[in-house]
Amino acid sequence: MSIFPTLTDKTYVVMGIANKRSIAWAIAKTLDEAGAKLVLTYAAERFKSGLESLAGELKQEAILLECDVTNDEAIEMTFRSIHEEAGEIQGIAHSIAFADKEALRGEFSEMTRGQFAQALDISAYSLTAVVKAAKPYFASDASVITLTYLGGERVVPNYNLMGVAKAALDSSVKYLANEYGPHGVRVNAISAGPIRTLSAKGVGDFNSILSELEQKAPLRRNVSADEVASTGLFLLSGMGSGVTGEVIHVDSGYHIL
Ligand code: NDP
Ligand code: KAL
Repeated sequence: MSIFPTLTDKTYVVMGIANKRSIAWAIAKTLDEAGAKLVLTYAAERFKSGLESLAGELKQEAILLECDVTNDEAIEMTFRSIHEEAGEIQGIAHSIAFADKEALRGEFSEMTRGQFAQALDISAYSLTAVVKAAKPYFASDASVITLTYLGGERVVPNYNLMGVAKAALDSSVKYLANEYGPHGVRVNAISAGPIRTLSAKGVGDFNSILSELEQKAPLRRNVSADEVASTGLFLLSGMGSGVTGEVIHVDSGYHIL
């Protein structure tokens, strides 16, 4: 018997693929490998063609939908369309974050009210907005994951307002898990170690964070997006039944230090 879960005919929504380096893309490929039917969402029209060519690499044909998570109507419409086109929703991978680059360096308190609100809106509130919109369409044992980072638990230089956003996201995971648990829906987060993606590009001292982890983490190496995706598969499939409200660190053990 294979322990690799089979997700044939089950619909999963993956939100947050910018390019082939995105953690969400690794998650999509892993779910596709397991036979899942995929819906991929992108933030705006200009990202559509890039995503179309990536989606062409998948085994199953995916549905592509635009969904800017700052817009409640767009989110509701997206989930209504998903239900119409693909039936009940077995799971969602929320892999979205944003903060103004100017606030991701220098002093934490130099940020503006507007920068704070935008980072919290896109990076934390959006999880609740998405879960709320998907509520009528969830399968009876659906599972939701989001991506978080250690900078929400403790101070990491330059992570600044994004750390506050991740703290809000981590807490939202707990409140959502408690509210949706009675409906059979699980909500968890994966705290990923540093991975070179478009978001990571040109922000903070990313290279020194990578090398610090390599020198000090129990496994003495960095993690890959594929390793994050296999933990994602565990949480999104029946293998993770029984786990909710949890943050699993996929970071070579760095967080224990
Ligand atoms: P990517 O840049 O590949 O992904 C970030 C995604 O956020 C993009 O696809 C972007 O969409 C999307 N996004 C931003 N604003 C919006 C919006 N308004 N509506 C919809 N989507 C939006 O980077 P990662 O894969 O690294 O990031 C994914 C998640 O992983 C984030 O939550 C990040 O905080 C988290 N994470 C990343 C780590 C890392 O080291 N890379 C470590 C720990 C956590 P678009 O391109 O279409 O604008
Ligand atoms: C301590 C670390 C070093 C980097 C500091 C801050 C990183 C913040 C992540 C945040 C999501 C980055 C941005 O929002 C970048 C944005 O201002 C500019 N980029 C874009 O607009 C691109 C084009 C799009 C695709 O990006 C987004 N996000 O929409 C943290 C490191 C070690 C770990 C990381 C990178 C964590 C994380 O949360 O991503």
